Amino acid sequence: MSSSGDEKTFTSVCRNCHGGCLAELTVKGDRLTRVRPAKGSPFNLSQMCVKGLATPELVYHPSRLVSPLKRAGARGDNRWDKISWDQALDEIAARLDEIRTGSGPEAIAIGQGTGRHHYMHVSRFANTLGTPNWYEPGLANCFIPRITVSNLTYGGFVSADYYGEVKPETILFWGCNPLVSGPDGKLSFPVNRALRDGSFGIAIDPRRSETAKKCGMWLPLRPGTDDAMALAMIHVIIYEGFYDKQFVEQWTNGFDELKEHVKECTPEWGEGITGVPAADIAAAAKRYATCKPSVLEWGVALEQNPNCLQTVRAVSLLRGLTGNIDVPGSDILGMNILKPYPVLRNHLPKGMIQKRIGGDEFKLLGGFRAFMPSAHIPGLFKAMRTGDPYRVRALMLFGNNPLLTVADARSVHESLLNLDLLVATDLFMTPSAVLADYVLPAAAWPEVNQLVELPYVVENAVYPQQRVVRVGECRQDEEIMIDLARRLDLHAAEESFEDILNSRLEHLGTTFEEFKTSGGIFPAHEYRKFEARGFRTPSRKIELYCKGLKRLGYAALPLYREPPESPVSTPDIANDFPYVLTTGSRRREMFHSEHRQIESLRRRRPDPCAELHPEVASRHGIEDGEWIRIRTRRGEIRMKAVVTLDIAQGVVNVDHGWWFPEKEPPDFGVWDSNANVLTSADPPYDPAFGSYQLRGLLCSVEKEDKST
Ligand SMILES: Nc1nc2c(c(=O)[nH]1)N[C@H]1C(S)=C(S)[C@@H](COP(=O)(O)OP(=O)(O)OC[C@H]3O[C@@H](n4cnc5c(=O)[nH]c(N)nc54)[C@H](O)[C@@H]3O)O[C@H]1N2
Ligand SMILES: Nc1nc2c(c(=O)[nH]1)N[C@H]1C(S)=C(S)[C@@H](COP(=O)(O)OP(=O)(O)OC[C@H]3O[C@@H](n4cnc5c(=O)[nH]c(N)nc54)[C@H](O)[C@@H]3O)O[C@H]1N2
Ligand code: SF4
Ligand SMILES: [Mo]
Repeated sequence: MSSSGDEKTFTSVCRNCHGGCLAELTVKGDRLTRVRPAKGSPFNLSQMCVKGLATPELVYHPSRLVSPLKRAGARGDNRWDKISWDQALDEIAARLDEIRTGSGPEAIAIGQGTGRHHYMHVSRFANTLGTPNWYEPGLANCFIPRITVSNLTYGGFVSADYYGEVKPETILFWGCNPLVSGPDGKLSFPVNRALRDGSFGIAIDPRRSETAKKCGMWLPLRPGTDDAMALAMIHVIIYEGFYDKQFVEQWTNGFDELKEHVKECTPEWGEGITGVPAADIAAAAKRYATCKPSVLEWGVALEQNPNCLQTVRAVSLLRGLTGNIDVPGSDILGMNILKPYPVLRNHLPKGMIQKRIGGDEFKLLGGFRAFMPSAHIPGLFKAMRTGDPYRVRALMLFGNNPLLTVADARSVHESLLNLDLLVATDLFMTPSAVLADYVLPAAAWPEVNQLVELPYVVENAVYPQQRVVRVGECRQDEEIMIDLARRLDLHAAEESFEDILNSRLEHLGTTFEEFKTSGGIFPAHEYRKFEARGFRTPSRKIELYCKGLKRLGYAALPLYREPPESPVSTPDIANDFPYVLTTGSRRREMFHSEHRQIESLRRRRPDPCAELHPEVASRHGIEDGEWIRIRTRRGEIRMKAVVTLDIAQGVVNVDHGWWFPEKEPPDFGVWDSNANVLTSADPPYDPAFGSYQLRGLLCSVEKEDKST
């Protein structure tokens, strides 16, 4: 901290997205007046994006929630009584106690949004409350499958090495647009620098995304066919002899089985499925395998389909075959600096694992081999609606807007209305929160203490995030959960949040209070850790053939399955819905359903957009900038057309997360342009993770009839 007059500056970490940018915060009196990039972090290179720079506008936004609210009218009437924290927490604790006593703790579900500062604490709270039914959207459909598969295949998670002396020669961007999304504490800035400094980019993406535009090759595949693309690339790498023979010999197992397995997966076979010319598939495979070191930036597009496990596995094998792992300039394994967050997994009472919804069926989501065992979201919402397999009566949301971000929004709505108790902790009133019994005001990132590990899970650096202001009565989520735990007399509730932070730092000989001003830790990376210790898998090698998966009843070698709804598997549906729909490509100005009320950001992106090829547009008489209707078997929404050559023919890409804070509650326009009106939460699911299809569905488009 430094100060002059009544002005002080602090260094903290922005988390308006998954976060990670080191930021300098200016506080005048008790007010945050400015946020700008701090110097010294290799992750944000003294830069920040528009969302981070808009932080003071978000923190002091007039519609920010600033005190606990209790429902005064009927559910969704948007009439509230302001109450004290004591009253809110006493009453919520009493309701939770009554439900856990009457119906069992499994009748209480806890939901959180994507990778927030309180991610681990939600799991801890659920474990000590005794409910197996907590969720986060990423556990089946985002990021956790990549972590789980990496753990099974290489014994640890990996992340691109942009930070050492050796730079990547090749970067393969697979369903990943990091120049916009900067996901999971990885951030866009070093990626941008690498491409500027000469790394050769290859993008496998139905859109020529912002990242693809800076790449030397763009492979516009049909959404949902990534697994076939990966198998064809594996075929090329093996049969053309582009693999790293010495590395494969010494550090992998199952090569011969894999070779036999992909025999028929020629680039021509890949072309037939993906729509990408065989020669381009072969050229991309050759380049990734031979112009080394290479990194493989894999994105959420690989996980938002019901063949998630096999897709992520197939792609993961490319690193093993080419030796692009834990060597300088490649994808590197983590340093794991901190002690793990004490999630108290052993405190979940006996018998509760069996009661976890979806736990039995989706073993890598909810079973004992799962990275963070959790419940299956579609199953949980169904249990709220129907009582099958038992009735889930309460839902506590900590930073999650399921009406916008969970598939099949209409069913989610029905589920929320059927609850006995809904508590939403959020920064703003949202279409989901407005249906709650209690709404609790959450702290935004400048009001939060935490340890930020970058990149996520890999943890090659740790920075302190520190509370520099307080706004209204807002409180940090972890502290709310601790206060509830105390009222419910749960295990370890006496530990304060600071105790927990200190316990993670203890082995480093420091406390959070000291660490706050330390500038963080970014140790020199230790490469090739496997040479001394092997990979942390049962065979100590990279498991091209994965016995662990076989034991769980899943294929040990990746198999291609056509998406359940696609021009190939459901040609009848394709007659009426002839285009391939993909949803949710990220936009720089907004994080999922957030930031629609932040004026400076909304000005840059005022409307929900759907991108389509000129050939499709002209077939329907659609002009760029016109409002159109996008329809699936499940429903329809309206968006503004962006007619562009930067999308594969026959593909329609829609934004997700759109609601309109300026429209009337309780709906806030949630049915107008919400991509999840178009998606389905019905089976089939990925057999291991329970993932559902958000990319590669079927849709139709038409010009909006202005008379309606
Ligand atoms: N169709 C479609 N749907 C998708 C996706 C897609 O690509 N297509 N992507 C999916 C993916 S990958 C994800 S991860 C999910 C994300 O799903 P969510 O996490 O639900 O999305 P957000 O809108 O970012 O966050 C929800 C709420 O958290 C609040 N919030 C922000 N910070 C805090 C905080 O610190 N504490 C609390 N209590 N609240 C906070 C915000 O105000 C917001 O209302 O969406 C999924 N949904
Ligand atoms: N500004 C901003 N940043 C974000 C978020 C946000 O909402 N806003 N969300 C955060 C979250 S939770 C996540 S999970 C990450 C996700 O970040 P990324 O992993 O980068 O994913 P997306 O931007 O959703 O999609 C990446 C690309 O996948 C392409 N794509 C669509 N369907 C397919 C397909 O079937 N196959 C292939 N190969 N590509 C396809 C899209 O065209 C898009 O360009 O972003 C994080 N960062
Ligand atoms: S990229 Fe994320 S962490 Fe960085 S300034 Fe933008 S919102 Fe903040
Ligand atoms: Mo995500």
